[in-house]
Amino acid sequence: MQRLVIVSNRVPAVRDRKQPAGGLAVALRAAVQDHPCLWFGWSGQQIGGDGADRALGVDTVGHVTYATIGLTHKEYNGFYQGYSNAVLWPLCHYRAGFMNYNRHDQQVYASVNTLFATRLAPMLKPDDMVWVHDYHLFPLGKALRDLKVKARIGFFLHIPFPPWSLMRALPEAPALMRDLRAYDVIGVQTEDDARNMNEAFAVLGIPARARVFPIGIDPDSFFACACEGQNLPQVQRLRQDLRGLPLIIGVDRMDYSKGLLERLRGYDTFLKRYPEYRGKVTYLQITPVSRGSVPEYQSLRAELDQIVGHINGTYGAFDWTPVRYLTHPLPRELLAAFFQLSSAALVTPLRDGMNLVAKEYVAAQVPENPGTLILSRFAGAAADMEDALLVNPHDSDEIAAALHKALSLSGSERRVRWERLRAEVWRVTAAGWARSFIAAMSEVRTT
Ligand code: ADQ
Repeated sequence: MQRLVIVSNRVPAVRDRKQPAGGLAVALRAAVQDHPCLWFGWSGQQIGGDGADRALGVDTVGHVTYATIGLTHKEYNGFYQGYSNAVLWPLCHYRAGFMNYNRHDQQVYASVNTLFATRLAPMLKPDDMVWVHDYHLFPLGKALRDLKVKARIGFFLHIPFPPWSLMRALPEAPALMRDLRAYDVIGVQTEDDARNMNEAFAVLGIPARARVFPIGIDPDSFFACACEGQNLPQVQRLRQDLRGLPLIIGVDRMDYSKGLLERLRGYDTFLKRYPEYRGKVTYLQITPVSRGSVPEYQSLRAELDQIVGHINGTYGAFDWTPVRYLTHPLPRELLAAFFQLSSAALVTPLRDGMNLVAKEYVAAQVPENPGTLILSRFAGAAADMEDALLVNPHDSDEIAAALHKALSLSGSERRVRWERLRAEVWRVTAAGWARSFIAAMSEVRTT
């Protein structure tokens, strides 16, 4: 059986290798089970010096070998914090104004991609299937081809790809697009992303084509998690605290793309326009801090603190807190159980490649009494989740109206909407996503 080589910026931490937790690791679990696998990437560690003598960490768990390297402080700053997270991330989320572009970081980004290629190439065999993930590694395929790697190489972009009229704000955009030619398969999340990327290829006369491979979750295991989680003491305490009143939930990394400020403004409008809900509903927002040293994320945190304080100070009572706000991650089981306990979820990113939380929320519900998903039209997930209450995340009145609707839908209407969403979440799973991408790579003819 052919070996699968996964390359991603971050590789699952050692403690998560037996039982992968969250995100990419969970999504790839199925693929990893079907193939012998090498997973290569950054160890998450910063190393001293110039990196000349950096070691390759190798660890094998089952049939997966993890190979990782550290990054120097300079590489961490220029490649990860700088060009990846303060240039490509905002631009791909349609926020060119948040780009903090400089040529130095771009050069470090290019050099880390070359470093990845240099360390990975000697480990590759001609019949490997190499699957590269995400915006940190756009040029990796080209760097591997420059080293005469003949294996099949695929690339999947987890975040949106904007229209060319926006993407070209990046000085290196034409070069990045040309580098993508090195990949045998290029995958994106939605038809919109594929249209945008293919338009860019057409404008630049590049003979390459993006295809759509929407990512999903493992809904059976998430549902099982949500059911098992009901016995956790934290869940029982929250249930007692709610005294039968509805819970609204939001779960997102602290990121400006997730529309958190706009969402809280929507909740503020909801309490203003529908005073009958004051004291009668609780909103729990769970938002672990991420990329805390990028300036835009620091100011987001300060603004979130401010608006949560404003809402609680304006509407709160001695025995009622309108917004409960946490800034740390929670174990998956607890999160899933909270989803099941809640009457509605607010998933309102301004832009999102897919958004797995929307799918997890649907998967966690019990058929007899499902909660309602309020979902941004600008999440990739919205393309196939029309039975959610779809909103424009910039419009606080629309969010307020959707909250009112979610909390007043009849049981039968909630069930009809949820049944259709459920079918979709079980149709497009993480395992299916991985298998169809790998199948597309297998179909590529090698010379
Ligand atoms: P993210 O931007 O990280 O992913 P998302 O798809 O929602 O966004 O995935 C987040 C994951 O982290 C979910 O599994 C969620 O349960 C978990 N998570 C979030 N908050 C948490 C918390 N407080 N505690 C514990 N776990 C938490 C990127 C793209 C997305 C795309 C995915 C996968 O930005 O658009 O859907 O990759 O391709």
